[in-house]
Amino acid sequence: MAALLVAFAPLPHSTPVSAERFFHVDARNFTYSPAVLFANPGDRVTIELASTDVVHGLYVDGYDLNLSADPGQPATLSFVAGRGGTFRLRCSVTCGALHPFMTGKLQVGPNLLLWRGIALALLAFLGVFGTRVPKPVTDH
Ligand SMILES: [Cu+2]
Repeated sequence: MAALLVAFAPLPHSTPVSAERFFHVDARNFTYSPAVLFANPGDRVTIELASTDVVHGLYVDGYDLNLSADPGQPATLSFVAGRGGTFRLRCSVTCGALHPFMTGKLQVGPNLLLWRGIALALLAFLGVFGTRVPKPVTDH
């Protein structure tokens, strides 16, 4: 029962007013650090991209925003995270062999997929233990 409440209770709105979020993202050797950025819908998000090897870019899917940083010269981008969901980040500058794999994630708002997954798992669990096992057929 407690688990049900956890799964279906509305998520607490810990930040009802939009907040400022600053992320410093290091781009190096085909990875972003951190690779996952979290924000709430309506937050003003500032991303500072700093490269320490070659020129890297950062493109935010869904928001159609692009940023690129030369080595040693961080570049910043600021926007309002008006759309909730999960958006892919990817390098927008061909930086080397593993360039296509240089990705990250911007998560705006609660992870609905995760919550849906938890709810589904719970329903499956209830389904297994909530239905009675049919009696074996005894007549021949
Ligand atoms: Cu890159």
